[in-house]
Amino acid sequence: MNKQRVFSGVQPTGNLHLGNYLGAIKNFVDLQNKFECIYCIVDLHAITSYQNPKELRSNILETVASFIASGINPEKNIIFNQASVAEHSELAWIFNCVARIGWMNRMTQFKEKAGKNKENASVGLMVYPNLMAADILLYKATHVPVGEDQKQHLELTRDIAKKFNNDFNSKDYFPIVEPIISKDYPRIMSLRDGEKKMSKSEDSDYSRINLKDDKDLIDKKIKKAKTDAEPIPSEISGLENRKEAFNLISIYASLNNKKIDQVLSDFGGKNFSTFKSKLSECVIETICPIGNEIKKLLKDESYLYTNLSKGSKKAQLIAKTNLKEIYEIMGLTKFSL
Ligand code: AQP
Repeated sequence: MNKQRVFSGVQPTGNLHLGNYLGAIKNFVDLQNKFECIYCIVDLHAITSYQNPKELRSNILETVASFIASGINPEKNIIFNQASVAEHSELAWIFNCVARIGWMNRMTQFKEKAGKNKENASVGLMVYPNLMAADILLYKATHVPVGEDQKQHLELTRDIAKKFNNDFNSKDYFPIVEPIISKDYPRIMSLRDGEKKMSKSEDSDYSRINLKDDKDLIDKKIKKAKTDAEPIPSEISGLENRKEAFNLISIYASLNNKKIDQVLSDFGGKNFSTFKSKLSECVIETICPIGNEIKKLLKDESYLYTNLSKGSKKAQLIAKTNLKEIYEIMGLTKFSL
């Protein structure tokens, strides 16, 4: 029986936003009271597309600061960066040999990110989900909090675990992970286009609320957020085909831990300008204290590096033990210094 353990990661690609917070980091914070939690800054995933080295270094620190500022306790949990634990890359290679090409061809995120220029995308971008499976299974994690966009990659992780357990006759060696995805608001969409998810790499800064945005900028972004001419409906059916309206109401509901229909019963019949000023207030109330704390923590790089280094050492201990077992199961021998 595998011990219950949470693992999740965030890419240090800058501009952490409200979608990352509501879709993932808020859950990371809640789960630390129930599970042993390991949270990773997945810098090796970030380099699947080119990263300027100076910016990458500062984005790694900013992600650590964002975790701590959001309420993740670095003493109680493991916070570390992927490049510090070489076993992630070793296990990813093994999983490159376990996963099938047909499975990789089905990954929709690769298709979205590579776009029409697929021939020019890095090989890393294509096999990224195998590295993600390695991140999780290296720690034999049982639960993974993620946004809905990562659901398909978690299904792949389950398939890899089952195939490995079966191929090497090691029933139950790797746990079959359970995703933890917020049911009511699984994907926060762009403020400019309700069809696209809120994303760090979107060109328009007005498409997202960054964790470091100040009060005035948040207010301005919400005022400019796309809506439609209809008032807020009283019933959920009135939000059909109104993606932007649905998104703003979901954000409000998520921030206030309310169901969408509760929000509709409070605001039904009102116009969007009234609603937007309330939404602005609660985004500011949640995000600004986190942003201020991030800015404060970034002034103390040595505190951030100390936590990262401590967490990396704790992660290495688990990773080395498990990889040794995996090599043994597969008949591989690893001589050490
Ligand atoms: N819009 C979103 N709504 C809900 N959850 C989201 N997540 C990301 N965007 C949303 C969740 O945040 C966690 C960390 O994501 P990531 O930074 O590692 O990768 P990503 O999903 O590729 O994020 P972005 O913002 O879209 O980055 P870019 O633009 O660099 O690709 C994950 O759990 C993710 O589900």
